[in-house]
Amino acid sequence: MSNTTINRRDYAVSEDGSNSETARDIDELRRQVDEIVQSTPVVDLHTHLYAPQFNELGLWGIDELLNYHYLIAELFRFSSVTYEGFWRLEKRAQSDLIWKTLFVENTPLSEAASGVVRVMSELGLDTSARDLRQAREFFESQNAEDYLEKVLEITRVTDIVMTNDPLDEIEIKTWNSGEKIDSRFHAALRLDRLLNGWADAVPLIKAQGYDVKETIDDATIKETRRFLDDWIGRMKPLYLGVSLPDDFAYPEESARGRLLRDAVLPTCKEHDVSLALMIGVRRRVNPALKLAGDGLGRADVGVVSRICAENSDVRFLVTFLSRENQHELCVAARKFSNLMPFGCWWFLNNSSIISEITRERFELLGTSFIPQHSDARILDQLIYKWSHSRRLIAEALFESYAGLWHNGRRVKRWEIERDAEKLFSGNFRRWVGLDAGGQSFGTEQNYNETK
Ligand code: FIX
Ligand code: ZN
Repeated sequence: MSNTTINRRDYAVSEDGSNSETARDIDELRRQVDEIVQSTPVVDLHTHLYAPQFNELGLWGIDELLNYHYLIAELFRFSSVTYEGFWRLEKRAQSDLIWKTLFVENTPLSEAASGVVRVMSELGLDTSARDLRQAREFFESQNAEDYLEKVLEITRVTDIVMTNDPLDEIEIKTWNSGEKIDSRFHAALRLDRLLNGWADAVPLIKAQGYDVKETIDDATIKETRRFLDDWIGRMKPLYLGVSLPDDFAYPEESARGRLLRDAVLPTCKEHDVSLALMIGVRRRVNPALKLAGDGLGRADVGVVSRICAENSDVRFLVTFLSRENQHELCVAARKFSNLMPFGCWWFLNNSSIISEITRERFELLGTSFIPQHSDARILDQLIYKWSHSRRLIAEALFESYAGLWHNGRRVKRWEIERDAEKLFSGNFRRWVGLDAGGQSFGTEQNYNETK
């Protein structure tokens, strides 16, 4: 399998000075930005994708694409099918119903529906088909390994960070098998079930040989840290992560507050590993929708400021789910250099909001943030999620350069390349210590411009 590696690009001004040229006019600047952003490799820092070694956890193809929980939620807005009626259907019958309802009987205008159209178009499939026969024939003819290469080539995604649950049976089996994981897939140790569901997690952690109790005392903290140490040793995660509700408070006299303070944060310090806080999700606001039933709420960004202030030696990756929290997150990031805002998460991953958030981040943070992750659950989604994000980030970046031009400074091509690399991979690489085959990107010495 050819490993998609990053071609080390030398940002020193080329012999003929071609990459030091500044655009002659604003239209050329726009073309330069579009071309560079479209071709810049991406490290996708948060997905629900899995390396091929995780077998059935890895999802791809038209029936998985159409059964994406975003589309299931949208189906019930148009169809009279009952929740029970839908869940009783086989997967193919579910995707047939979703296709007929959202793509044939109605116009697929939502981000999630329009995204499926983009994937099909990119793959040369009939986006106006009345049924899924042609699409299914195409995917049935694909070899999983070759298809992975095809998607990574189309999207120029070089590295994918998974979401790994140390309490999941298939994950435990795969990690304990010692099987070599595709090096383009990296682990993120996800702590939701430990931090947000401690009582249910206790028996599962005990079953792995750790003597933890529901009542959290020093002995349980010690055993929980041993559990985390062992999983960090097994997974070598790029970061630890957790999603948190909109009413998340810290400090807090709760299982979560105690475990976060006495187990997780000390573990991050000891292992020098970053902690990702994904805040603002209201789980199961409509349980009948299952995975599609989550909502959001505006959270208190002050919590993040407190955690960053009290743990200045921990690097935090932070994203909020509420649009109303985004400006406050930018301001908090200006106060704490151990706070790295990332992504336009979930319900924010829509063109109008990506544009707004990215522009305010450039205005408040320069290039010191990570604009996007895909959150892809199905491999094919990388095609549309990165296509629309690259376009929108390029637009916002161009606007920022145009403003600088207006104020009296023109950027050189190599500066655009440098900035794009920071935004799409370098900032994350440096934050978590992920180098690109022995080279570090995004630092000034990489960009020796001949004087
Ligand atoms: O907590 C998360 O990682 C969320 O991204 C998921 O729970 C959510 O279902 C999702 O996939 C959103 O895009
Ligand atoms: Zn996610």
